[in-house]
Amino acid sequence: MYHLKCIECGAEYPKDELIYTCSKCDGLLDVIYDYSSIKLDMEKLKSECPSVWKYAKLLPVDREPVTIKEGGTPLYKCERLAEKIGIKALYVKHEGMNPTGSFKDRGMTVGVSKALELGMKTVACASTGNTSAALAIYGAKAGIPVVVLLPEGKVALGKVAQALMHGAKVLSIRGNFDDALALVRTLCSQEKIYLLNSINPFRLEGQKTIGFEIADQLGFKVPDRVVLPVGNAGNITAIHKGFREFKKLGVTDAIPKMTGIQAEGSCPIVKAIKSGAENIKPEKNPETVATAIRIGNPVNARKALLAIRKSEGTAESVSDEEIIEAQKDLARLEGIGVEPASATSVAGLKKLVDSGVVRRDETVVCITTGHLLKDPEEVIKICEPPIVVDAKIEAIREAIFGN
Ligand code: AN7
Repeated sequence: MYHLKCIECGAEYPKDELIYTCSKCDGLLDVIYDYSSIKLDMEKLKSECPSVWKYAKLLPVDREPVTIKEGGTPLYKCERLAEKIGIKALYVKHEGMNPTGSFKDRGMTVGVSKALELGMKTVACASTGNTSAALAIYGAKAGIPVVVLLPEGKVALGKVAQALMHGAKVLSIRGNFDDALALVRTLCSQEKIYLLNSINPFRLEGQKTIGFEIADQLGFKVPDRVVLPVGNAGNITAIHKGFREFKKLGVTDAIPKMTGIQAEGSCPIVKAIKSGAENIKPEKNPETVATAIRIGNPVNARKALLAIRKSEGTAESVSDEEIIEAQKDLARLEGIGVEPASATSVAGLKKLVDSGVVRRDETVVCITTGHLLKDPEEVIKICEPPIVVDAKIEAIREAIFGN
């Protein structure tokens, strides 16, 4: 039992109303459950492996889900990285290990299932890449057409490859992500096409399972802090909701400090948190090596600012150099291969520990949102190229030992 409610004016809507924002005040919508009717079986929760659909009682889908086995991603204890950052207990939840290589699968398994439930025949999104890859794949699994709008020339190669191979109609927009999102919202309001950007409250419900899984994997305890990259600001909101729900249902007894990291060239949320502003000021020309979070006007800003403030978390920005260093640290100290946007979590944590905002005795979970192979071109730019040698043992010895 659930319905939709506006976070601004409190207007309520039935669960099957085709609506993305409040028709009275245009505020963002949240999915509200009747928690008194939800009984979680703790014995079952403790014995089953984590996955998105393990927590189906807290998900808004009333049909067989469209699934390719998403979630259940590893939570790694990272001692070498912790030592480098100077913190006692650090875990990394590697969302790049989802079937399409990013956390977006959690939202899309729920969102595409919802599209079918509502009788929608086509789905669409704007994307910096990962959302389009996930939508293409879940649309293929569901057997429905997919339309994706991408900012031309600013989407990592692996993500475009996925969207193309899985059969989406891929449009490259001469504009940035924010332009593409405005356009796809217009398209979906004009046609019977279901919008699956994170303005869609049902999609975010799938992503809250990251919060459930972190608690689950730590023995139904929560860390002091969760650090993650922020772009359109849906994920930080969703994960906070997951933690809030587990606490409300008595599964856990605390909520971690939600800590969002953005790239310096694209950080309206960080600016709003630091200045105490109620609203963000959109960044007109966002720029960063982390193309996944090259977003100047995050649609979920109002929700994310609340999540950060209510949980007594914070927000910080990092430079492209700091992002690349963190990406190499994850790869070389821990064997965790991530795309640049994902490395912002670790880069941000390091900055916050260095500046004394995060205490060294905190237990912290960093979320790495997408896999290294999403963006091979960036890797080629920042790493030494392979050494080309003759097919002779002397040449190989010379290249390795220098003699
Ligand atoms: C790797 O794919 O917005 O703050 O269109 O791909 O919930 O937006 C991607 C976002 C972090 C930011 N890390 O999450 C898209 C898109 C990676 C991402 C984010 C994205 P939100």
